[in-house]
Formats: sequence, structure tokens, C-alpha cells
Amino acid sequence: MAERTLSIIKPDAVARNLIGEILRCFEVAGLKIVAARLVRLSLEQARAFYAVHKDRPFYGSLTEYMSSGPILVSVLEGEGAIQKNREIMGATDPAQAAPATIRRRWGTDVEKNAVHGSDAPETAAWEIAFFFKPDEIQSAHK
Ligand code: IDP
Ligand code: MG
Repeated sequence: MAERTLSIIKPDAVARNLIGEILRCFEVAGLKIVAARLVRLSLEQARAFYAVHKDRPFYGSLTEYMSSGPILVSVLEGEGAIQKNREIMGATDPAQAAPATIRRRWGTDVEKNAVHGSDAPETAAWEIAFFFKPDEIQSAHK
């Protein structure tokens, strides 16, 4: 059974014209892009999306950053998509991320780290539903 995960190309990467290169990384790894949309989050929407981090010291800065410009939200589908995407992304801090990962190649710092990816099946389902209606997702396995 193919798995789905939510990916976000964050404002710093969209602003630097990296959408194409980053989506290519997912495709090269065999993940299917089954939904995609350019979105500008309000501060309230960013606060809702990252509510799990509301008690962290970086919550205010993170949500301001995530609402500072357009983002590319997408749903990736494939075997083990959640873990595979996390591996392609690399560690949260680009300085700690493995070579050739998206964050190592294009992340600016621990906050402006180019991409978001769901971390578990439950969060993936919630995050996908935050941005997409079921009929906006085209299964690659029909
Ligand atoms: P993840 O994106 O690798 O899953 P999380 O711990 O879930 O990392 O943090 C969510 C986002 O919050 C990160 O991607 C990054 O943008 C930001 N963030 C995490 N830790 C820090 C920090 O120590 N300082 C500033 N921003 C941070
Ligand atoms: Mg996370």
C-alpha cells in the first residue's frame, strides 16, 4: 500500500527559484507528486499548522517566516514515502544534514531550512487534510 506525506517548499527556497530542483529530488527518488499548489499562509494559518510547536522558543519566528512569502505545498506518494522524504530532506539543521540532502544543499539555517516533511502517518494525514481536499489529490496508483 503506497503511503502519502505532505511536503512544503518553504519561502526562502521558493524566493530563490528552487521549486524545480527540489521537486526533481522527489521524482528522482521515485516519489510521485500527486497534488501541488502555491500558497501564501496568513500568520494565523501558519500558527495553526505549527500548533504542535506552540511552546517552543522559535514558534513566533517560525510562523512569521512561514507566512512571509509563497510556499509550494505538495503531496508525495510512494512506498515508505514519509521516511523516504525525511531522508531526502536531511536533518533539521542544514549544517548537520548529510551531503546531497535538500537541506544540506539549499538550507540557509536551522529555521530557514528549505523544506518541511511530515514525520509520522498520523501527522501526514492531518497535514495533508490541512491543505488538500480528497478530490484535489490524484492517486498515482489507479
Ligand atoms: P523538522 O522540520 O525537521 O521536522 P521540527 O523539530 O519539527 O523539525 O521543527 C519544525 C521547524 O521549526 C523546522 O523545520 C525549522 O524550520 C524550525 N526549527 C526547529 N528547530 C529550530 C531552532 O532551534 N531554531 C529555529 N527554528 C527551528
Ligand atoms: Mg517536524
